Amino acid sequence: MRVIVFGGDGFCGWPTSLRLAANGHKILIADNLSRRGIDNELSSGSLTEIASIKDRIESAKKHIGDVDFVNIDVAKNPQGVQGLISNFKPDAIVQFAEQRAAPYSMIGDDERRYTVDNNISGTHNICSAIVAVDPNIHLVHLGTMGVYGYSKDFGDIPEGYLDVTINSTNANKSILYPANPGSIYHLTKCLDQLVFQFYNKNWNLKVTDLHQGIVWGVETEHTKLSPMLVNRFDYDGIYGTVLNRFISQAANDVPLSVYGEGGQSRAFIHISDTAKCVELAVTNTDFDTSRVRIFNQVSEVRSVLELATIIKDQYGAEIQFIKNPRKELPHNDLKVSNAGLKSLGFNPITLDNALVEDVRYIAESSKDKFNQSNVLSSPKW
Ligand code: USQ
Repeated sequence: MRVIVFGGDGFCGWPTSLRLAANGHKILIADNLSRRGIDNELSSGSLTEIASIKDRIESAKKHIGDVDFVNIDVAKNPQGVQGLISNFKPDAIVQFAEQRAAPYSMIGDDERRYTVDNNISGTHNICSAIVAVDPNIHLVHLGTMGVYGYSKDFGDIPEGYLDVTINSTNANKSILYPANPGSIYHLTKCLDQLVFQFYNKNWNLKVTDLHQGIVWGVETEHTKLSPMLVNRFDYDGIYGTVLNRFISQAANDVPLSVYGEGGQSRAFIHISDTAKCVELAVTNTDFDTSRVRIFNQVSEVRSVLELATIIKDQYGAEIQFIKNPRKELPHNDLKVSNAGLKSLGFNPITLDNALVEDVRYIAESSKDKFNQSNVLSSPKW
C-alpha cells in the first residue's frame, strides 16, 4: 500500500513508519520536525542520540525499505497537504502530527493555543484535503485513552461508543462515549472525534481512530537495525511518560517520582505494539464505514504505584511521593476493552522484565545526557 505518515519523525511515528516500510509498503513521512524544535525550547532532549532526518531516511532506505520524507507543516499549509495527497495518491494516511504531551499543553497561554491550533487545524486540514482529492483514502488517527477520562462512571470502557437507553422513548442507542478530557492536549483529541464524526456522516470519510494508552519502551526490531534508526527516549517531566521516566530514574539513582499516592490506573502499551497495531488498522480495510471505527490501542492496565513498585523491587530504587502537579482522580479503577485490535490478530506484549531491562540498558548507557533538573519539570494545573 501507499501510505503518508504525518508526524512520522516522532516517538510513535518513526517506528511505525519503519515497520510499514519493512513490510513492503511505500511510505512518505510528512513532518515539520516540530518535536525536535520543542527539545530546544524546553532545553531537554532525547536520552538516545537521534540522527538527523536526512541520516534517518538514508539509513531507512538502506536497511528497511521504501521511505521518503517531506518537510511540511500540516496545520499551516493546507494547500501543501492537498498537493501532497494529490501527487502521492495514498491508499491510507496515518495522522500522528499532533502535539502529544498533556503537561506541555498546560504550561501556559502560548502552549494551550499552540496545542489547539496545531492539533485541530492539522487534523481538520487532512480530513478536508482527503474529501477534496479522493474520499476513498482511509484515515488512521492516533487518539488517546484520555478522551474517556479514567472514571468508572459508565463501567468498563468500551471501544468508542456507549450503549444507552433514552429515558423519554426507551430507545436503545449507541453514542460516542461522553468526552472527559484531563488536559488541553486530551481536549484536542476529544474535538478530533467530532471532526471525524462529521466528516464520516457528511462525506462517508473512512476513519479509524486509535485510542492509545501510555506508551513505554524505546526500540523496536526495526529501530535496532542501525544507530541512525534509533528512536527517541524522553524522560523529562513534560514529554517523558511515566514508566520510561521511572526506568531512567532507576538507572540514574534518582528516586521514582510517584505523583500523589500513585493510585492512578492507566492503560499501557509497548512501542513495538504501537507500530503493530497501526499496521493492523492500515491493512484491515474491510469494515462498516457507516461510522468511525474506534479501537482501544492498549495492552494492560496498571496503577502508577504498581509500576513504581515493580521498578523498585527489580532495581532497588527508592520511591518518592510528590504532590501531584495535575488535576486528576487520586485513585481510579479502570477496565478497558481491546477486543477490536485483538480480533485483527493483536497479541499484546505485557510488562516483561526483559523488555524493562532493554530500556534500562539504554538509560544506563546514556547517563551523560541525563539531566536531573529536567525530572521534576511538570507544570501544575
Ligand atoms: N505520573 C507520575 N509520575 C511521573 C509522571 C506521571 O505519577 O513522574 C502519573 C501522572 O500523574 C498520570 C500518569 O502517571 O496519572 C500518566 O502520566 P504520563 O505522563 O505517563 O501520561 P499522560 O500525561 O496521560 O500522557 C501520555 C502521552 C499521551 C497519551 C496518553 C495516553 O503523553 O500522548 O495520549 O499518555 S492516556 O494517559 O492513556 O490518555
